[in-house]
Amino acid sequence: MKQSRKMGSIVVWTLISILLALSGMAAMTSAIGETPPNMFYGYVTLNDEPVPAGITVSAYIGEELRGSCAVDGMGVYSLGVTGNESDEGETVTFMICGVPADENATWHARSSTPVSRRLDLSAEDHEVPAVTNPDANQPLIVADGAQTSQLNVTVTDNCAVGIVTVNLSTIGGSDAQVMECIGGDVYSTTTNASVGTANGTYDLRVNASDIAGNYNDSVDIVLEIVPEGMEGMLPKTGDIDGDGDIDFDDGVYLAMYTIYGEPYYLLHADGDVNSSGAVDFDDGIYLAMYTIYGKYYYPLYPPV
Ligand SMILES: [Ca+2]
Ligand SMILES: [Ca+2]
Ligand SMILES: [Ca+2]
Repeated sequence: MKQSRKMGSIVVWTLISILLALSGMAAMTSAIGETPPNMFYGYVTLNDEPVPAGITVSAYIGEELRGSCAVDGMGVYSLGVTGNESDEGETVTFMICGVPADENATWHARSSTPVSRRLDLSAEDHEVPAVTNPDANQPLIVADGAQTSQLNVTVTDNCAVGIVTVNLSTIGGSDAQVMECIGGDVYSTTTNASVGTANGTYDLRVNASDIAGNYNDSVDIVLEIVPEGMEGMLPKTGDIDGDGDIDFDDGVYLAMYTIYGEPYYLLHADGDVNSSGAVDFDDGIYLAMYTIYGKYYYPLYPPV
């Protein structure tokens, strides 16, 4: 009796084991049914130079993104390109931080090809960075070696921004002062003007390069060196939003300033454009009219 009960439990456990084994095989079968990604790895170069760590490599079949990764510290990428049976024989194209790579590959669903394929990637980038929003947070300072102004500029690139510098040699600084990225696409440095710097307007030339060595040195940050007592004053111009030109937007900006104030609408110029002695909504209208009808009817800063 005892013996037959033992036999019975062995049979039950055997059945359970068989069932478990069968369910495991079912799981394995479904895993085999999923087509594994095609793996690629290799060196990445841009204009024949290794790219820095962190640059993104992306793989596409047609327009569809099928995999991406960041390049490591050795300039090497490694990524899996996903697909299914219907992608057999399709062309895989690659992008190096937004620039199409010269190389491509063929996707295989059932691979007789090696599990991981080496494919070095290279691309040519000749697009220079875009430099916008040159700005000095204190547009007027005294040349006393103490007062400072924070210089800012926005730099973007089709691939990745490299080093951004500004030439401060005319006010006693470095001719290639590095501007650090302070968040987003904004690059910044803080400067003073050495004692002895003549009063006047200084165009401080920005030089923004990308990681491929293309550079843009066409934009200046304007800084005024003024006699003591005039520092902190805003320049007398209609360029209220500080984007380098005087247009209808400045009138709207000035009107918004009188409604909402700083910090939503930071003034980059003295806003009393109708010379009434106060900055108010009328100035916004006046400036807008100036941009429509011109200075004959709406002169900016008429002599008192
Ligand atoms: Ca570029
Ligand atoms: Ca403007
Ligand atoms: Ca006014």
